[in-house]
Amino acid sequence: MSVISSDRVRAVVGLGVSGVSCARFLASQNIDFYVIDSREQPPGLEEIKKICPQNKIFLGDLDVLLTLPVTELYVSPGIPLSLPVLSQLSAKGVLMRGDVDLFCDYANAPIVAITGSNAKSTVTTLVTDMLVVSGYKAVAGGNLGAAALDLLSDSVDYYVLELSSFQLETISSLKAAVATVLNVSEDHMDRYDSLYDYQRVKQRIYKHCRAAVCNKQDILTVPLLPERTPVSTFTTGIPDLKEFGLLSDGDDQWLCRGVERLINSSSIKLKGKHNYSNILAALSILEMLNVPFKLEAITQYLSEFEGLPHRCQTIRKIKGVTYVNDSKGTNVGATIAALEGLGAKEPNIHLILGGDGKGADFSPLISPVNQFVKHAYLFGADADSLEFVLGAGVSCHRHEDLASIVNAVHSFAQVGDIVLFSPACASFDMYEGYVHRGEHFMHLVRAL
Ligand code: UMA
Ligand code: ADP
Repeated sequence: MSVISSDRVRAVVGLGVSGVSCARFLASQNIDFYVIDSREQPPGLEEIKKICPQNKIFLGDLDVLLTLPVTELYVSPGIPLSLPVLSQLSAKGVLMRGDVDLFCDYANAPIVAITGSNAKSTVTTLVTDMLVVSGYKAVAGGNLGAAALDLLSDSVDYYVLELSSFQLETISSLKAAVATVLNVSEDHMDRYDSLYDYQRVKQRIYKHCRAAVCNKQDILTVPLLPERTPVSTFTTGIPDLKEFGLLSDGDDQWLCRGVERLINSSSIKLKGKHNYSNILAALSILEMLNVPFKLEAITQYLSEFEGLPHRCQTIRKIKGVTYVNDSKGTNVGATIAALEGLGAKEPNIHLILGGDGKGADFSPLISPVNQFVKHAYLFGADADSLEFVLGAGVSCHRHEDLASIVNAVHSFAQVGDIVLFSPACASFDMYEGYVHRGEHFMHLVRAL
């Protein structure tokens, strides 16, 4: 590797998807760098060995960074900046950056930046697909799918980035064409000191944005921006003029902009009020991008889009009982949205939940569970805490694993019931991730 000399000394910290994308990109620009990972066998090691000299690779202990002449780190999202070694380096003036920060240095097309505790992937996909059916070349990535740096191309019209709070910690200036925080509820409380601390990180997405979109029903999403920055809002209530919202005519619902009726809910394949909110957010974003609405093409697309796998995904109906996989419901807010989206007047849901609660307070689940749930089935690391919180209002059944739950629920559920797997927890206590967990659930249900 030939090297551009500079007094900047860079290190890529972490060799997962983001770290490898940074290393690959820096190497492609002939920029020299170290790589460090706390693991002896990190996932991206084989690829790194091909692009980085052996004497620049350090494995096993991040403290080695204190012995290197680094001035700038690209820290992977899975590594908290609060680690003592990183705090020490930061105090000495070493820059803490991330893969998305590096991406921003090189991206030439407008960036749409999307965060929130929930609905990020769905809204990122909706915005990207709506831009595509409107005739633009739009690509999606970030916390979803490809790493941001892997998207860089001269022929892109719009970059649509899903950004996690972890990624936002290391972004200095995104300068998004449109930025949005969709909603804020407790998540990753094992990494943040408080909801306020977490929300403050989410709000970093708005820094220097050209326009913003926020959720009228969630005060924590409202940006603090200079008055000249345009802000658009969406709501599942009746919209104000120029606002995106929902109007009801009896059972008939319309997605509207002010009084203008845009799309009838009967022509939308995605179900649940939370998904109407997601579509309204996507439409607000398109408007703030000044993209002319191709309403016919967008309506056609919405009549076909089933949603992403593992998000309120119907697997099958057995003897009048519908089985739904919402394995991506990894926090309390997501499970509440799923219950409110699928619940009926009489409780008809058998809710399967549990796993690693990431330090969350489960008590906001009490009211929707009491309203919509017939029986709760608990498993995983936080089953005790869930039973403690929910047990007074609904009958809770404890199980060792998902297989035993699926067998039990199959014998309990009656015609018209819904079996909803929306764990409100991360999966890492028993699975490799939410996809692995969701696939296991679907496999068990298909085998019934
Ligand atoms: N790790 C170490 N030592 C190291 C470096 C990492 O033990 O030196 C561990 C981390 O603690 C973590 C794991 O390795 O448990 C992966 O961390 P990473 O930062 O290397 O992750 P990447 O593979 O780069 O993937 C990250 C995002 N992962 C996280 O934020 C944990 C991916 O989001 C994202 O798709 C990818 O960058 C590309 O942008 C996944 C995720 O779980 C889907 N995100 C969280 C969420 O959605 O809730 C935030
Ligand atoms: P994220 O990428 O933020 O995790 P997803 O689009 O993957 O978001 O959806 C994750 C979960 O969030 C879904 O399984 C669903 O239960 C829930 N969800 C979807 N839309 C909303 C919304 N508007 N508000 C709250 N929860 C939602």
